[in-house]
Order: sequence, then C-alpha cells, then structure tokens
Amino acid sequence: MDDPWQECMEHCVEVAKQAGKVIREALQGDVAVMHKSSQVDLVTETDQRVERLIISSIKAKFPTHSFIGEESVAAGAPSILSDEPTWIIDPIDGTTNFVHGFPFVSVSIGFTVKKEIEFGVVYSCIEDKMYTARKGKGAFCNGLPIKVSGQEDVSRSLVLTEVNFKKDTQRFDMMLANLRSILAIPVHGIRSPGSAAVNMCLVASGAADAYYHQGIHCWDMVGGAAVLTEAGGVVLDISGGPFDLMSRRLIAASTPALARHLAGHIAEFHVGRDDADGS
Ligand code: LIP
Repeated sequence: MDDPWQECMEHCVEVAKQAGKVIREALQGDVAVMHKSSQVDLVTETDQRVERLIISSIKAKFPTHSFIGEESVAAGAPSILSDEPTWIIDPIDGTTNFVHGFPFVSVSIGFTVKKEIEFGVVYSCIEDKMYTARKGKGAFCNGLPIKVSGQEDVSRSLVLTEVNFKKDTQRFDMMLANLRSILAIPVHGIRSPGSAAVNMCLVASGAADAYYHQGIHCWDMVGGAAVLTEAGGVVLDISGGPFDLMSRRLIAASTPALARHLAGHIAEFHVGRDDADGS
C-alpha cells in the first residue's frame, strides 16, 4: 500500500535543507539577540524568519494541515495537539549555540497524525547531518542507517542532559542534585551539547547512551524522538512511565533497562505542560 505521508516527509527534508542553508548564511553575519521568558531564553530574527519559511512552504503544499511552531507559540499561537495531521517545528533547536557559533544547531520537525508521531527530521545544519525517520522504516543519517549502542549497564554509559539556569531555586537545586546523583553512580560521563534534537540523534547513532531533560517542549522532542525510536531506542517519561509529547519531560535511552535505571536517580520537579489546558 502507498505510504500516505511519504510526500510530506520528502517535502520536510527539502524544507529542512533550505532552512539549514539560511541558518548557515546567517552565521556569517552579526546575530542580534533578543530575549523571551528570561535573560537566558534567547531568540533571534533568524529563528523567526526560518519558522516563517518552513510554515509557508509546508502550508503552500498541504493547506489543511495544522502547525505547532516554537516561535508562533511564543507570539501567542495555541499549542494544542489534535488528531489532525500536525507539523511540530523548532526552526533552530540550539539557539544559544547558534548565537555563540557552537556547532550543534538543528532544524527539528516532527509530524503527527491522531497524536502519533509518523516521521521526524532533524537537520544538524553546521555538521551537515540530515537525520530522518519514518515510523516502522528505520532511522538514517545522510541516508545511511543508524542504530543505538544497545548499552544496558548504566555504569558504562555516556549520558546527555542540558544544564540550564532556573529562576526557581528549588528547581535549580534539584537539577544540580540530579546531576550529582547520576555522576556518583558513577557513569562514564555527562555531556551537554545544547540541542535536544541533536542529543536524541547522538543517542540514536550510538555516540551517547541516554539523554534526560525536564522543562523542554514538544518541538524540541518530536523530531529526535522519531529518530531515536526508529534507531532502536526508547523514549520514556522522566518517571520511567510512558512518554507524553506534551509533558515537557523525557528520558531517551538506548535500552529500556538504562532508561529505568536513570529514572531512579532523577527527582521530578514541576515544569507544566505544553498544552496549557491540560488536555
Ligand atoms: C533548547 C534546547 C536545549 C535546551 C533549552 C531549549 P531552543 O531549544 O534544545 O537543549 O537546553 O532548554 O529548549 O530554545 O534552542 O529551540
């Protein structure tokens, strides 16, 4: 049977390539930085321009589809996941890296139907690595199949997370305590590349074994979650329970055993949901 979403995925790869080119070109000039929710929540004119480019290109081809885009939501658009075919877009995942020229900057796009992820595309555009995954058809980097390390032993694992300043001191202390708890297992190391989507693709490629985060968004998670699960990995909630795309929290790991072991070392803190009405 024909794949009903094949054309969407092909278009997604093309538009991610175009977006990546715009981002690379923007890096050649001065990057003017603006702030969103805090002094460390950065946004640039390029984030906004690239999101407009992606959405207008997809809308021209698939006018009935729905969208959740990071910068559109920042400008007041709703962030509710419905059963409709929905494109979830992070035009620059790793904006802080983009601002500093730190080389993990990605375009992350995922596509859901009936709230299920059908495919994901993550273009790490400075590295020129195009990660793609269609449900049931495997994960690829620049057209070559990728797979997770298969590591089950937490004490032999390389773990990724992001270390962000948190205004709420209790949450800040819990984030640091979680780092301490995992380092003391001990694991081989903790790394912080700065783009959630790239982090998941690194686990998908076997270059790292797990990634955990509380406080990110559906647009940071969706593309990488597709790539990771198709590469043989698992995406779970931070508690070790089932993953919820709108929950703003996840553990992404090479194996369920590793994810569950890490979950036992992570204290949960409140981060709210992307779908603010709780649906
Ligand atoms: C960022 C993430 C990064 C995380 C930040 C933020 P943005 O996405 O990918 O890893 O630490 O909290 O969500 O804002 O650059 O799209």
